Amino acid sequence: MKTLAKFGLATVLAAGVAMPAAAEISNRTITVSNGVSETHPVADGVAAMRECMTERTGGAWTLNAFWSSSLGDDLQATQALRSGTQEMVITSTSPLVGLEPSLGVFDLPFLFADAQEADAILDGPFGQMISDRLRETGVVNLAYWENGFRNLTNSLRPVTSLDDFDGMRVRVMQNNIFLDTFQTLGANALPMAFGEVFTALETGTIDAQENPFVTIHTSQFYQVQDYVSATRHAYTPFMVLFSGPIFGTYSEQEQQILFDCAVIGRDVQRAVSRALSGDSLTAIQAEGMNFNELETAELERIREAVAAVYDRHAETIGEDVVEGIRTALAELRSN
Ligand code: TK8
Repeated sequence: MKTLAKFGLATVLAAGVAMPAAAEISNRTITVSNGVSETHPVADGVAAMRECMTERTGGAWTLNAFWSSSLGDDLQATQALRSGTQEMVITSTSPLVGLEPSLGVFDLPFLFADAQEADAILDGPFGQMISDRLRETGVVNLAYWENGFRNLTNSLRPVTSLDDFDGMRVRVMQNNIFLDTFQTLGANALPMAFGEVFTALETGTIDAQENPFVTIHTSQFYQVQDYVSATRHAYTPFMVLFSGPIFGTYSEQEQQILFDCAVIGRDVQRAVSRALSGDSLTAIQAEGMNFNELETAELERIREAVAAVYDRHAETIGEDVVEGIRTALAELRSN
C-alpha cells in the first residue's frame, strides 16, 4: 500500500513536470518550399534545421521540403504564407520588393564587398529593421541565409568589358533595380521567375542569366550556357520566411524554436555555400563552360556605369534605408 501510494505520487509529479512542456509543443507538419534544387546548399541548411526541430520538440514536428519551384516560385509561395496556406519558404529578397520596397536595398549593384560584410549587416540591427518591416506584410523572417555573389552566364561570348553586355538578352529577377541595372549596362533585360529560366535558356528565348556559381551548377545551367564571367555584381540574400498567420498560432516556446533552428540552419547553410562555391566553378568548367575574370579597370567601368541606379531607386527603397545601410557599411569598413 505504501509503495503504491509512493508510486502514485511519483507518477503525478512526473506528469506535473511534463505537462506544461507538452502543452506548449504541439504536433506540427511544416511545409517549406524552395526554388533551388535539392542539391543546393539550402538543402544542407534545411536538414540542419530539421534535426534541430526534432531534437527541440522531441519529434513532434515534421519538416517537409519541396524543391525546384514545385510548389510555385518565390513570390507565389510567399503569398501562400501571407494567406496562411503554407508555413515556410526560402526565397530571394529580390522578387518580394512589391510587398516590401525596402528589400530593394539588397539589389543595389556592388553593395557588399564580401560575405563577411553581408553577414554583419544582415545579422545585425539593419537586417533586423528590414525583418521588422516585413512582419507588417504578414511574414516572419526567421533568418537570412546565403544565396551569394551573382555572376553572369551566357551563350554568346565571354563578358570581359562593359561593351559585351550590349544587346544581350539577360533574364533578371522580377525586380526593377535588377531591370534598371542590366538595361543601364546595355543589355536587353527580361524579368522572369526562376523556375522558367532553364527552359528559356534552352529554347533561346534569352541568352543570359545571372546567379551564384552554386546555383549555376545545381540548376544545371551549364547544360544550356557556354560562358561564365565573374561579375560579382550583387549579393542577394535568401530569407527563411514563415507564415505570419500560422506563426500566430504557435506558442512562444514554439516560436523560439523556429528562430533558433533557422539560425542553426543558417550557419550550416552559409558554411556549405562558401565551401562549395569554388568547387561549383570547377565543376561547371569541367562541364565545358568557358570562365573568365574581369580586369579590375573594366569592373570599375561597370561599377561606375551603374552607380546612378542607387539614386534612381533610393526614393522607392526609402532614402532612410539607403542612408542606413551606407552608414552601417561605412562603420564596418572603418573598423
Ligand atoms: C530560387 C531563386 C534564385 C534566385 C533567382 O527560388 O531567382 O535567380 O537567385 O535562387 O531565389
